[in-house]
Amino acid sequence: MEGHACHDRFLSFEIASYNKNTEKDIMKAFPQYSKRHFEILDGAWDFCFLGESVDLDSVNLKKAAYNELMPVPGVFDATPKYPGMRGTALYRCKVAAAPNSRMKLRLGGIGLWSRIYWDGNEVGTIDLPYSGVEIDFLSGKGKEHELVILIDNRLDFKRCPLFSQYYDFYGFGGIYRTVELHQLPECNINRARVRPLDIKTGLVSIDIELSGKIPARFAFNLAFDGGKEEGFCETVKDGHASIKLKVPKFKLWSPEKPNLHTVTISTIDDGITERFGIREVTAEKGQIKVNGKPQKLLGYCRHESHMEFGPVQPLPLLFEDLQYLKDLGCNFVRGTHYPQDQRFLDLCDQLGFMVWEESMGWNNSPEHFADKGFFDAQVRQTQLLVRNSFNHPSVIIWGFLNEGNSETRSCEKMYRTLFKTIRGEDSSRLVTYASNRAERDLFFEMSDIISLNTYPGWYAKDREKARPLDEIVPCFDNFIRGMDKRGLKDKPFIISEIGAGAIYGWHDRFRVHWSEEYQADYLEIAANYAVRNPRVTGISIWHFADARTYTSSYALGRPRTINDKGTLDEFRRPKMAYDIVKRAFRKK
Ligand code: ADA
Repeated sequence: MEGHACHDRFLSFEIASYNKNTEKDIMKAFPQYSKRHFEILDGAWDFCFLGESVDLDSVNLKKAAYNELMPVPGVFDATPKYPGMRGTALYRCKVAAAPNSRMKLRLGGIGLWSRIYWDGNEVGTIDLPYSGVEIDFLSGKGKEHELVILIDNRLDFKRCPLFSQYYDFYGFGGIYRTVELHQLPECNINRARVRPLDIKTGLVSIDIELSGKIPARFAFNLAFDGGKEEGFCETVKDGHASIKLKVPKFKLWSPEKPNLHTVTISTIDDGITERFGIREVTAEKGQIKVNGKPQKLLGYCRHESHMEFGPVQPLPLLFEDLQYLKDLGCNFVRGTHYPQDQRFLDLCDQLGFMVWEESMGWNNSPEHFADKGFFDAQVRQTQLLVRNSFNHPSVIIWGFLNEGNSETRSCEKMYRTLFKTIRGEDSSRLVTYASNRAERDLFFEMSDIISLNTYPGWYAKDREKARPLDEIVPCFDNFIRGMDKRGLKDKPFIISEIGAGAIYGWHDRFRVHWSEEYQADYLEIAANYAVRNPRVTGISIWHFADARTYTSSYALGRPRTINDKGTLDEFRRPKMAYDIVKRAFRKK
């Protein structure tokens, strides 16, 4: 890889060699760019916290005093200096770029809202927390430039409609994921999206997205798996060139054998390498099949959250989580409730996990859906979700609007639009949403999968009864009966959430709510039910690890302001339920 580091910071700290020294530790997610000049900007950035009640219209960059450093990726409100603070902050770094070049800033995810400045001029804003976003601009005069990322983590529905305080996960402030700065050639290859067309012959279609000075016909070389290059020239339509080819010596991707391929597309001055897998995902007679083979999806919902780093996912943490998931006998992860880190998805591709990747939403109401800003942001983020994660064979399901209001007719437009948006981008995967409306849900007919979030025996019907564990099985039996009667027998059924809270280390001889014992007894019933009942296509237990949530009085139902339903606690210490779930999943 040619991208070279050129770190010249404002402060006198000796950090210029940061990237060089750690380059090997930075896992660059696909796509990779073999020819163009780009830089991964992760490292120590200059930082200035502007305050808690800043008027965003009158931010004056010149007056900002950058007298500290902050890590990028990193969230300031998880650090000891600014714990839980909401306000406006500036992250600054100095970079080199040739004069008058086309530049692209690729941000893996920020929160909650951001404005980007290049040499003091605003070049873009981001109102989609967690989404991978690109910002294009011109480098302007000179070789030395200043990049400033303003981050605002105040809750403001107008400015950032996708996140609200009542969501049951914490909305952090900072730069969640890696930052890349690209200097673009005249015509750049932005992405190459590979879609498997035929698993018997290895035929794929490749959609090449171009930008810049786009020719009428695009001439390029193409090589699979680093092999021999072949030359092609294809017509360009709306900035896209496409081609269908058979991958030589292809091997199918499957959860058991996660074989991967790469495709490299290059021109004289640009080159991109994308990784993909050849597999087919179908739903038939209540089953989800990969390459025609029925799958029982066994796994967890997983938040990208850590007590010390918030949503920032250090590489060892990703590996740790995936090792635990494998050990638990899981083959499935539901990435809740927002687009996941691309490195996590790369690893899922390699390890053979099947993934449900979803855009952000949480219990949104008809009032939200009626709001134009919210509606548009939903569509934009869902479109980006699909475009960004298109090449991951691990992603077999697209999801959206966790527990949105799917029992009110006026919400239909939002659901229809999101189904249409996703299917318009990609018709090769299954599309669903996690519903907590059970029999009252109006939109299951639109969905490829019936996905139910439910907590019988936790948020119990009978609140006077100790240990209402006997609510679990009838809840599912009744629901399945009802769905089958409604004519939905052939749709796969996923228990997309079920769980019980347990405070790590809290043991109780009554085996009551919040004890590790209650959770273990609870998940034993739920996991075994899912494993044994052939009508259950899959389960993603709520949730993998404890995670920070409301720091307001919403937390009265969340001891420690943490959602304690993790099978592991927030520091990845397994609770009693760990071995119970493992036994159930592994029996399969
Ligand atoms: C919902 C929601 C989760 C979590 C869970 C719970 O199903 O989707 O994010 O809040 O409830 O713990 O109650």
